[in-house]
Amino acid sequence: MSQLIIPAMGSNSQAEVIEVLIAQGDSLEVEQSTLVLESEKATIEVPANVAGVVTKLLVKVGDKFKGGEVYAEIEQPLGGLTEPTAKPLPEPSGKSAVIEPPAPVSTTPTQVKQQDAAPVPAANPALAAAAEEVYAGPAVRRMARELGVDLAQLTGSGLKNRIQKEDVQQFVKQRLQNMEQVAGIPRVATIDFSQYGPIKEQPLNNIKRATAKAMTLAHLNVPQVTQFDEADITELEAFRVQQNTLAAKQNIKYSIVPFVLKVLARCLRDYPNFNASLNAQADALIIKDYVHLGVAVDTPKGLLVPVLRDVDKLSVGQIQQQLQDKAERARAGQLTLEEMQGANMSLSSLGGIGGTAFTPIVNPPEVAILGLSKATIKPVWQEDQFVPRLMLPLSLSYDHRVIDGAEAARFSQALVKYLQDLRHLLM
Ligand code: CAO
Repeated sequence: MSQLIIPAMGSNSQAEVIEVLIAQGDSLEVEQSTLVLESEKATIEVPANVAGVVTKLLVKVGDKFKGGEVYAEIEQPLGGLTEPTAKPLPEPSGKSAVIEPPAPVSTTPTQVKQQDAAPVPAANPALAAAAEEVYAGPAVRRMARELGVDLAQLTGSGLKNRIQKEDVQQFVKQRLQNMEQVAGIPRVATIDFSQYGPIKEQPLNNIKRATAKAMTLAHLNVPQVTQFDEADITELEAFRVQQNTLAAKQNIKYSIVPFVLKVLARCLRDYPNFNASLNAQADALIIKDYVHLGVAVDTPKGLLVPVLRDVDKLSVGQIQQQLQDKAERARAGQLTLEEMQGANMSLSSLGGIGGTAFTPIVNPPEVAILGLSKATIKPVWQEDQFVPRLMLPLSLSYDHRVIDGAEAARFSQALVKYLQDLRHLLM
């Protein structure tokens, strides 16, 4: 008879048993993990110092041991293998952190023929159970713990199903792929473009990465529709030009955007469903009693959306000033995170660049976004003739879970009404 002995642990300190990896009747090999001990300094995986069958287990979780103490008795069969008996599976041991164990303490030379090379016959329940035991080295256990992997769920590819690092990596990879499949999003194929011609890889900056993430999230979560419309802003444009002439001495220059923001704020008051967000369960609307608006700003590093607060309470002049200030600071990379949070709805103006219409993406938890394209003079039928009018294209994207098509059309028409005749804002 031999004994399993706790290896020397340096000082005379005790270590607590946090995992028992063997049971009475188990057939052990030298170096096989038997216990996990936790001392003040580290967690240690204790390997078997002799091979044989466990005849008496003298340890349980919570026991404290010093180096040199016996924790099991072992029968070393002469002349061949002892058939191992079935035992309950050990508790999953992925939680234990481990360090390389000290050299095993040997009491008797090993006479047992190793089973390493023998394949585990699946038909033998005892051996199959043994094969399902967590059998992994310290580095693998540490890796599993860091990644939150339960090693009991893995089948090792190493000798006697020993779990290797690659098994843990493969397991995590598989899980991630499964998650994607569950979400129904197959991955786009990875292509080596260099096979077609010269290429250069340019990493995305943080702003572009954040935009990519937010837009993907929006696209996957929000069923969106875009309502297109046109507002006759001939009168508004004449007013804007006049105001710019008057304000030139104060160095103020109005663009169309602050007027549209003022009108948009009024529409959000008129149509509270647009001034709202879905709650976390998507079964109620949180209607807001403030009107904060995001404005998309094109910056050299990518798209930023500063937020103008209480726009319904601001004059067009104040809106223009705040917009100019935030756009400049966005382009200089000086916006704070707080300045980009809290919008109820956003405006994206591409009118300074061109285009006739586009489909802006709703940025949840907002439920709508208004896109502006370039205003152009068009022939409009009035009375009995075509007259040249300056028409501003509007593209209103909305979350169809919250807003019905008819409501969106009414909202869009309200925008048109106010933009065509600012006097309606007084009513
Ligand atoms: N129709 C015709 N002309 C327009 C116009 C419109 N809808 N909108 C702006 N313009 C004119 C302006 O009057 C200005 O003309 P002048 O120089 O002759 O005065 C010129 O185009 C440039 O305007 P601007 O775009 O620089 O300034 P703005 O106040 O109109 O807009 C801002 C400010 C911050 C919205 C804009 O600069 C910007 O960054 N837009 C891009 C937004 C973006 O990237 N959106 C895409 C996001 S994804 O949906």
